[in-house]
This record gives sequence, structure tokens and C-alpha cells, in this order.
Amino acid sequence: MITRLRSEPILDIDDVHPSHPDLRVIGVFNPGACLWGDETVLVLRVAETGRVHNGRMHIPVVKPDGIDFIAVDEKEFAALADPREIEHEGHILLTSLSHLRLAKSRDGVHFSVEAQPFLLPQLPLESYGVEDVRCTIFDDGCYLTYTGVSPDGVGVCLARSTDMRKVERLGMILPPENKDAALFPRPIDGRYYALHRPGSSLLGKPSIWLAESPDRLNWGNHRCLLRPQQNDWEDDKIGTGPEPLETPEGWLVLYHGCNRDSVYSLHLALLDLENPFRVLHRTREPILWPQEPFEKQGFFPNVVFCNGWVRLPDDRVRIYYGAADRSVGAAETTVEELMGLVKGKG
Ligand code: MAN
Repeated sequence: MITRLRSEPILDIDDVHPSHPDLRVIGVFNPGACLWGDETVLVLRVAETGRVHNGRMHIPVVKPDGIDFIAVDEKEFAALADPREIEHEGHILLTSLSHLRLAKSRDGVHFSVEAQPFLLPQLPLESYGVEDVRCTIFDDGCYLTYTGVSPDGVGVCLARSTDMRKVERLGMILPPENKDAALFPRPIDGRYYALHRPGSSLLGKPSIWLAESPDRLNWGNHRCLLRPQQNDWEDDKIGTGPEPLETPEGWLVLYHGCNRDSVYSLHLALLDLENPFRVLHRTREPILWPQEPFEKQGFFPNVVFCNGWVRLPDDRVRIYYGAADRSVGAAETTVEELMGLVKGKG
């Protein structure tokens, strides 16, 4: 329903150099995005895996003194039902290790990818990788919420950059299981807000929650805000996308829905400007779903997943999205068009 800028990726795996001689890039996807000076900056997730020697696939993990490799049977690796994870000696491993890498552009379409990583997984809570960052600009810098993955689970970490060259870690702010967190770009009534996605139990399905904080580090007053709708697009789980966009009529939220066949699509909600715990509108049909070949086939098929968008001064909105966990696609719309879609008038 929104218009793609291209029917092919704007960035693909050949555009990115590996971060280590023993690794190869298998995905460049799910970018965070922001406007910084006169450039559009993407904070890419780069997924890498090891090489095959003597019938063994070498899966990278982070150890205190650098990257280590766990060797698994290549045939078992090739036959995985879900290519994202593998069971090894009673533990689940990810088949790739992700880091964050910057790409910069003057026109928002042609990006050059930096040769060096922006944020490499280094801490024990990141030993299986850092993933899917959301960027929110405040007066004191760009705040980045990202997923830290380790044998202890999946949690939300916070970092800050004041120059989009270097980045400083501020620690894990929401412990496992939690991911898909995005900060609102300004405090409301003196409090910061964030959307996030706690893990689910036997009761309930993975849903979007809202929390408050005095300082962006300590979070409380957690409430479940949006639950999966029982339809063909989001009946398995949902999670928030990029930072909410402020409009005169409310906070515009882009989120992903995953259905029972693991197809990922993009949806919208509108939250009250002064009380974001109040949901004003929500789409019933996706605004983007996997249709192009690069969205249907890749590393994990049938995925459009967005955690980065930018609003241009003329109220055009560029949506950067991960396609099939392999490449980056881009779409363009306007605040007006998105408002029409979320109100059901699109
Ligand atoms: C997860 C997300 C993304 C990924 C999708 C599809 O839910 O965290 O990293 O794009 O799965 O594999």
C-alpha cells in the first residue's frame, strides 16, 4: 500500500566487507535510521558466519578475548528447518553473529557502507550478537536501543552517540526476554517513554508494551498496549518498529506483525499525544508485506521488518526495511498518507 523506492534492495551482502578474515557476510538488514547533519545514516545489522572446513561449519561466538568458533556438522547445518538457529550439545546457538555498521548517504537512496563496525558484540550479554537497533535523536545525542543476544537470553541494551562515529554503551535496560524497544523522541510531562516487547509465557502472545522512565535508564509503569490481532497478518506476534513519529494528531507507531506461517508485514498505530497509553487508531491490513522476490527469498523467507524511518523536512517519510533477513529495501510515503492509512481512509 505504500510505494517502494525500488523493486530491488538498496543494500545487499556484496556491499559490505566482513569484519574479520574468517567471517563472511550473509545478511545486511534491519537498519535503524536517522537524519544526522545533511546525511541519512543507517545503522545496519550485519550478520556474519564462519567457513566450512572438513565438513564442519564454524559458527562464530564472542569470547572475552575475541571471536571463537564452534564447529558443527555441515550437513546438519544445511538441513535446518529454521536457518537462524541450531541445537548444539544441548544449547541453542545462532547460526550467525551480528554487529552494527553505519552506512551514510546524501540522497537517502545511495549509501556507502563504512569499512569498520560501529558496534561489535563484546560483552557477555552480547556474545551471540547485537541486533535490530532503533535510533532516537535527543538534544544530547542519538540514543540507540538494540538487542543483546547471549546464552542468557535476548534483552534490550542502550547506547549513545554524539557524533555518529563513536558510540558509548549505557547497559542493558530491559532484561531477557525482551526486544524490539524504541524510545519516544521527547519526554511527555517530564517522563520518557519507550515501546518494548517482553517475552511471552503460556498466557498471552508476544505484544507491544509501553513503559515510563525518569532518565531513559530505569523503566517502570509497564503496561500492555497492543496485542496481536486475530487476522491473517499478526496472529502470532507483534513488535514495535522505529521511534514513534510525532504528528499533531498523535504518535504514529510503525510495527511488524508475524503470522502463523512466519510471514512478517508492517502495520501502523496512532497513540494519544499527551497520554500514549491511549490507542486512537490501528490498521487492520498491512501497509507493506513481502511481494518482491528479494522480500520473499533470502536468508529467512517472506520478511519485511522495519526498525528505521526518517521524516524529511517536507513531511515525506522514508522507510528502510530488512528484506528476508538478507538485504535492505526502501519505501517512501508521507505523514499525510500514513495518517490516512492508520485512520482507515487510505
Ligand atoms: C525476529 C526479529 C528479526 C528478524 C525476524 C525474522 O523476530 O528479531 O531480527 O528479522 O525475526 O527472522
